[in-house]
Amino acid sequence: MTASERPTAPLGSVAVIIPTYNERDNIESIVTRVRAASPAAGILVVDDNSPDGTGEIADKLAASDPRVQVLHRPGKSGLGTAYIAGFGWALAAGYDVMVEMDADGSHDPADLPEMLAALESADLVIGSRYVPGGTVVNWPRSREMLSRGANIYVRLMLGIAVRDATGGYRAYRAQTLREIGVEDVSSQGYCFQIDLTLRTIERGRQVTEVPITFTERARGASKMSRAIVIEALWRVAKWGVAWRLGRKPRSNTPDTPRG
Ligand SMILES: Nc1nc2c(ncn2[C@@H]2O[C@H](COP(=O)(O)OP(=O)(O)O)[C@@H](O)[C@H]2O)c(=O)[nH]1
Ligand SMILES: [Mg+2]
Repeated sequence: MTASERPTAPLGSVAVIIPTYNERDNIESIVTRVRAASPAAGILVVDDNSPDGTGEIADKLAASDPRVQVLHRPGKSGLGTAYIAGFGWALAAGYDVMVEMDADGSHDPADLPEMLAALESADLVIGSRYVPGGTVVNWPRSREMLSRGANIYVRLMLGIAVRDATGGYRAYRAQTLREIGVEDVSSQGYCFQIDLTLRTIERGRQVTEVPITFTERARGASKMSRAIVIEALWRVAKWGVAWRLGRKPRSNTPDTPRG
C-alpha cells in the first residue's frame, strides 16, 4: 500500500517536544519560530538542568505563552530519556501528535506544516536529509560522511528502506508511540531514532520521509559523542543478527521513500 492509497485520519492536537542541554542562545528563537509556524501547537521544552540557564529562559517563555511548558529534569540524562519523558507528558496531556525537534535551529519549524500534512496518511513522518530534495548545510564533510555511512549501515543491517533513520526531526501519531511501547526504549542518541523507526516498521506502520534542509547550528555546541556512535553501531548489529536468525519477524518494509 502506498501512502497515497492509505486512508487518511484526522490529526488533532500537536505537541512539539524540544529537548535542551545548554541551548541558552537558541531556545528563545526556536520557540518563537515554532509558534509562528504552528500557532496552535503545544510546545514542551525538556531541559536537563542546563548549567547555562536554558531552563530559566524556557520558564520565562512559558510564563508568557500558556501553550509552552517546561519539563525540568535533575541532570543530563541523554536525548532518548528526554524524549521518553516528553512523549509520556504529551500522551498523558491528551495530545494526538508528537513532534521531535532539536533546539539548535537545525530543524526548520517552517517545514512542520508539510510534515504534518504527510502524517495525515502515515504513522511516522521523518524530516529526511537523504531523500531527493533533502540536504545538509554547513556540516563538515567528516560529519556528513559519518551520518550517511551510518544510514547505509542501518539499511543494510536491518533490511529497511528508510533513508534517514537517524534523523531527529519527526512527527508521530500518539497511537504509534503507544503501540511501539516507547516507554521501554533504552537506546540513547542516534540509536533512539533508529530504534523507534524499526519498532514502527515492525508493527507494520507507515513511515514516510519528507525532504528537509538540515542546517548545522550557528550557536552553542553539539553533544554528539563517540559513545553515541558506538552505541548505535553495536545495537544495530545486534538487531540485524537477531532479525537474520529469525527471532524477530519483520511484518513489512516501508514504501519507497517519496521525493
Ligand atoms: N534534555 C536533553 N537534551 C539533549 C541532550 N543531549 C542533546 N540534547 C538536545 O538534543 C538536540 C540535538 O543535540 P545536538 O547536540 O545538536 O546533536 P547534533 O545535532 O547531532 O550535533 C539539541 O536540542 C540538544 O540540546 C540531553 O542529554 N538531554
Ligand atoms: Mg544539532
